[in-house]
Amino acid sequence: MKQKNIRVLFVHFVKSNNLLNKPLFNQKEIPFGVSYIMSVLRQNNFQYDVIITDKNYNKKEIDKKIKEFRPKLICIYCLSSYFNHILGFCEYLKTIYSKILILLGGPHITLNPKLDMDSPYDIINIGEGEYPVLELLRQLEQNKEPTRIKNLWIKKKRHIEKNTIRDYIQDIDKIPFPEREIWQKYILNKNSEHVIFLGRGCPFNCNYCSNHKLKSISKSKYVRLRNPKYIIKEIMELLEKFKGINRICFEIETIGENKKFINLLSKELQGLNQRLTRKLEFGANLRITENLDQEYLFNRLKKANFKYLKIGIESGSEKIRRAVISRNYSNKKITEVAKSARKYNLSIQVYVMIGLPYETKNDFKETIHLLKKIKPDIIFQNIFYPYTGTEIYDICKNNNLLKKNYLNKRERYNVVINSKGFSEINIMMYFIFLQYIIQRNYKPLSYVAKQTIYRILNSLIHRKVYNSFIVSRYLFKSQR
Ligand code: B12
Ligand code: SF4
Repeated sequence: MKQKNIRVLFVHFVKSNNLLNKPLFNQKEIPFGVSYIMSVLRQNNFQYDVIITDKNYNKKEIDKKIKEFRPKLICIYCLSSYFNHILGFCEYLKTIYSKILILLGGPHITLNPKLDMDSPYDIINIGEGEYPVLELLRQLEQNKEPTRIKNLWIKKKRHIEKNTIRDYIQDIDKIPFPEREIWQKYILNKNSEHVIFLGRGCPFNCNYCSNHKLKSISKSKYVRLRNPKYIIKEIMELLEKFKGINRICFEIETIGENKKFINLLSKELQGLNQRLTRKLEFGANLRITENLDQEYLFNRLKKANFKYLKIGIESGSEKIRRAVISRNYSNKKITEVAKSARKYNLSIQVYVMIGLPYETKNDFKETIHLLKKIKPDIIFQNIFYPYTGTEIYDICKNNNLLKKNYLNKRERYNVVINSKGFSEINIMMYFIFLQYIIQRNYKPLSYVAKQTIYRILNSLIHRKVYNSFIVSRYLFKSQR
């Protein structure tokens, strides 16, 4: 089928590029929301390309790309972290290419929709983007001035057209598999784990996460799971296109919520592995709840050859979990889940936040106590950062917890809220030395030392230097 003449350029912002111009460290860093939009465009024969950049965008490179590709529309995925850079970038584009339409979308826009007559962009997308973008392109193809497209706010000559929000896509199996190929030349470690989405949406309402806001934009069903048969089909396609895959990370907010789905998925994955000469390994996210039937779940995961689970513990203080971040389950349950995971040989990777609102040093000591008890295989710690548009951001703002210069601080690596019972220096120390404090008695010292050095480098030195360090480490490893 002939390709249509309307071209779309996707501009993807990252924290910083590296010397090799491979700003995505692994397959997981493909921005899948945008990749799904691309796949719908591919299905409908629209042409698209991508450019990856950072806040120091190279004007020459951008100009070259725009002149060669001649896009009608530029699409930008917005995370809060990059939004200020994106605004500057749009201003630059508008001074030179005033005729090219600029469309912004992604979680930051959905959580904080804003479009004025003097905004340096023309359209914003609230919610899922596949079909709004497709409708927009169809109108542009017919030389129409874009109008009446659900999910889009459109700048017109004298006003902003704010269209209503469409339902969340209910049959997500109808969306074609995401575009992966276009990103490959930007990926440093191509042989890393691949990602496959099992569904969209989350049933929970943790107030620091975007999900409670995302689900509130539409009355339609927010949590949607894919048919396991299509998941297998996507894995098969992946195995054909990319050689040497042995591990797949399933992206789903939590794998523990639907027993029927787990049962079916487990059976399909067992069947798949029986047909393969080398068995695939899997991992996924798990949200603990008080009524989680871990024996049922882990039994099925084990049969399907799952090797790890990523669990958001966030805080080891039951009081902080319940009162501050809307997570209501006991430490007893966490311990039981961890014990059961060990029985089924599932390694546990946990997420922890340090310096939550109203958290004291003593509260954090409960986190340490819990982690020492459950002995996680991997710990990912972050310093608490409130994203605008979430409930916890409003709590921080209304209670004057935000530090004055918080926008200039590095998200998740610096302390951005004032706490009375937990000093900034203490939070930083726990952030850097958490692996040492927890894991030194059960993990090799070399591992603990490496993790600690990463944290020191990553928090104290410039991002570009840190990136060069990671790239050289990767090159060194791949030559051995
Ligand atoms: C899976 C996930 C990850 C994965 C993979 C992300 C990826 N490569 O796609 C990993 C673990 C790598 C990750 C990393 C990070 N993540 Co994350 N992640 C998610 C999660 C759980 C799902 C995202 C997803 O893919 N959903 C499925 C797709 C289909 O939906 P989508 O991305 O929203 O895209 C749809 C719409 O938003 C829209 N859309 C998206 N982009 C665009 C662009 C245009 C032009 C248009 C029109 C529409 C549009 O259309 C898409 C298709 O329907 C979300 C939570 C959530 N529920 O959104 C957090 C989330 C996006 N992550 C978040 C954050 C903060 C991060 C990190 C910065 C964390 C960190 N410090 O490491 C990094 C940033 C990495 C990066 N540069 O993208 C925040 C963003 C908050 C914010 N306001 O910006 C979220 C919202 C979680 C939260 N805290 O609430 N993440
Ligand atoms: S369980 Fe995870 S994904 Fe779901 S609302 Fe809570 S933090 Fe967000």
